[in-house]
Amino acid sequence: MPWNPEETLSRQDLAKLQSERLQKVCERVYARVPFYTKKFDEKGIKPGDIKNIQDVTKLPFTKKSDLRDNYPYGLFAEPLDNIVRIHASSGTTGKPTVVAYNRNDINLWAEVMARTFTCAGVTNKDVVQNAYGYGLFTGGLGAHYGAERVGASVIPISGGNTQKQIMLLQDFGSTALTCTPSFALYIYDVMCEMKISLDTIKLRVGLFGAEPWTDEMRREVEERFRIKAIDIYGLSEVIGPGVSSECIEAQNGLHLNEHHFYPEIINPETGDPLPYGSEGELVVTSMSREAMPLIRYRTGDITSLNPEKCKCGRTLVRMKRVRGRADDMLIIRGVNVFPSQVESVLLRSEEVAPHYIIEVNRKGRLDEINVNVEVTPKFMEAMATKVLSTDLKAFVQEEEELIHLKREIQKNVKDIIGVSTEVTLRPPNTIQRSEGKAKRVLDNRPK
Ligand code: DLL
Repeated sequence: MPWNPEETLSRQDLAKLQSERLQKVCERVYARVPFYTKKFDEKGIKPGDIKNIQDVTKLPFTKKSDLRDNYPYGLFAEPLDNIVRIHASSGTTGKPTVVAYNRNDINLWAEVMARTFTCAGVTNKDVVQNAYGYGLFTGGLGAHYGAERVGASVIPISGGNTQKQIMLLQDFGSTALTCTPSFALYIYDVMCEMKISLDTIKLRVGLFGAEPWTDEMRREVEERFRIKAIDIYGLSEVIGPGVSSECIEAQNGLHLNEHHFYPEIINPETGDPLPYGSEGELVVTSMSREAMPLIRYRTGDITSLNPEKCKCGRTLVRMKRVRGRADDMLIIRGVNVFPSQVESVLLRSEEVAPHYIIEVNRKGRLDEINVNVEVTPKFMEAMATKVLSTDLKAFVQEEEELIHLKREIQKNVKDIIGVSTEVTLRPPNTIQRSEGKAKRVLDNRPK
């Protein structure tokens, strides 16, 4: 059963609700945020021109750079007296992007996250180990409030501290784990190193997100932990986690809370709206936010939308697993490459582990990719046995096997992404593990 009956509204009733909320948010930002007054005026549009949800396309976009240009408080639609929380996303360069919440926003956040937990089958019977970072990052507190709202027992352990995570998984009998998928795999690796059996933990489900991951990666996590792995999505500019989430019944697309966050897909180059089913950039209008609503925020995330009703009964539009961010896309010799495409190819190979980093270098005028991937401990052990053998034949065979594996990965990557890559096989535990968002690309090209 969904958390809120709104999740099963007919699409007609939903559109009515969305139209009302869009009108309201336009009035709010036009009256209160000088940035939007100016933007609307430049487009020659007044809030009264917005009659229904289809009119959203008349509105101006908001970009990440607009948040930076108005740093720190310029986009707030409320005086600081009413702001009860400020988060910020780190960003790789320069100032962070700042987001604000009033009491109603915090309440809305707990509500949408309660939907996310319910989607994942989490109830008051569960013990939720929350290993998303607490702090300026929205993952920790967002998951915390939602898990409390469904009545689960929340363990606010935050990110990092891997051995302690394992101890609590065992001692507190956590049934749900919330963290990035890459951190989940790290926890698993450390469990293996410590020779801890899965039988000593009660984990049943994980709510993983905050970074792109593939279906192949999901399979790895599910098989290793013997749990269901649910993809959850969000971004601080819109609210944090709680924008969309898969349901445990279908695990087929992420139900997007579109009565609060109106989604569109656009062509990232032209800004033109694209129909359901087409892949493009997700744009979101946070209609119910009060402290800092954003109009047509360009998320940079590449996905598509499917309006068909899900077998779980929810009527909300489903968002396909995010393929990556438009700005993470590498353009290599004219070909667009997403790290997630490389990941899905790598994980098809049984001999390699789900730990990789893609290096991009410039040789002369050409860009080259080097895919560094770890082989599994099992593969490594088999190799080591041969190296130790005094039998020359076995030794030669080992070298051939390595070359064969490397060539096979090279070929598979080329088949999928269309460019040749170098592949470097690395021994287990040589690629840096992540306790938060994993870094998958090392771009060494001169800026
Ligand atoms: O990562 C919010 C969050 C926390 C989501 C915990 C899920 C779980 P930011 O730090 O602002 O917020 O980063 C947002 O992360 O635009 C995507 O590029 C990426 N992202 C988030 N969830 C997913 C996901 C949080 N499930 C940015 N799949 C977004 C792929 C994701 N990418």
